[in-house]
Amino acid sequence: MLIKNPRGWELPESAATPEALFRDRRSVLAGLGLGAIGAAAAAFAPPAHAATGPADPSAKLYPVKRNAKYVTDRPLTAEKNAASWNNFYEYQQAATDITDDAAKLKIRPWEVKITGLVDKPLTFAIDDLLAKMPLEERVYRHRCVETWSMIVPWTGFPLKALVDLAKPTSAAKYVKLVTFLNKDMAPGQRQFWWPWPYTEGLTIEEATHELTFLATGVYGHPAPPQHGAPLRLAVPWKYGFKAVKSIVEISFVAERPRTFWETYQPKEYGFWANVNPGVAHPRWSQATERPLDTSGRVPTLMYNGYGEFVASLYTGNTDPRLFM
Ligand SMILES: Nc1nc2c(c(=O)[nH]1)N[C@H]1C(S)=C(S)[C@@H](COP(=O)(O)O)O[C@H]1N2
Ligand SMILES: [Mo]
Repeated sequence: MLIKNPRGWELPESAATPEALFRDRRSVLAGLGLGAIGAAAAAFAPPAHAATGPADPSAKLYPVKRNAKYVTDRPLTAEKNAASWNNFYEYQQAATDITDDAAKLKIRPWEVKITGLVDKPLTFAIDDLLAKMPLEERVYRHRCVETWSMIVPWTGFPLKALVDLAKPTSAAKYVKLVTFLNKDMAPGQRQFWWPWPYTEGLTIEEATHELTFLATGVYGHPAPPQHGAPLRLAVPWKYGFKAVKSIVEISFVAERPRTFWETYQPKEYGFWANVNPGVAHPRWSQATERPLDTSGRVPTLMYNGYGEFVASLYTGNTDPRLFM
């Protein structure tokens, strides 16, 4: 997400394009002949951010069998690249390496509440929830609205399994998913102009769609904090900002929830956020994307390549904001 500077005096204009700065810095190094040294040093460094470590009590559940139904046409993103280019505004207000910042996220104890229009509200300790859910691995594409993309293997379970357990009433039309709120654990939440806590939403039809996945692990082990441990959404046909991280509440509601990005900047970010290469963001084209492993670009696909699964969800939907 590009920083939309909320106050003219907060940040210099140059801070608005961290990715551009980062890439410039690399080309400066390359120009000085230092790029190769940097690359060699990186190659010999120990893997920077592997598993969350033995402290995570869910580690024993891994690895989990991969579901062969979901395939992609490009190779997996290298784990170290996926784990060092993350969007998590609770830690840094731009995609960057947030490994050290996100280490502040305390993932146990962790409770997930099921609230709203359900027969009976429920609260789960995350490990009890994982024990109940049908875990599998799925390789999914991820396309950030800012045009970077990755392909990673998530471990988790279909959100539908949790909806079935929650038994929403017929009045429930939407599902609201909410990130934790804790300024000590997430310094970014002290920045009062953002509408914390980070909130996302889906229609009931989207929430119970087979592709809609709650991820708890990545690359065959528990997800490190920067990916949104211990529970984050994966909806691969939508822009990445729908993939709400570190979820503490899942609420069944009658009205469409106001999401974090839509509240902050409704002219640029909407509720549906379905990927469409033909519909430009107000400030940039969505026609192509940059896979994290490369500096080149590839075409972006309609519904991020998942049209055969999800196009029918939107038949007859004439909302002009379907792709923003
Ligand atoms: N709570 C929370 N969830 C979030 C975000 C965030 O800032 N806070 N960023 C979103 C965006 S813009 C993207 S692209 C993905 C990035 O997921 P990744 O860092 O695991 O690649 O997380 C999404 N989920
Ligand atoms: Mo994003």
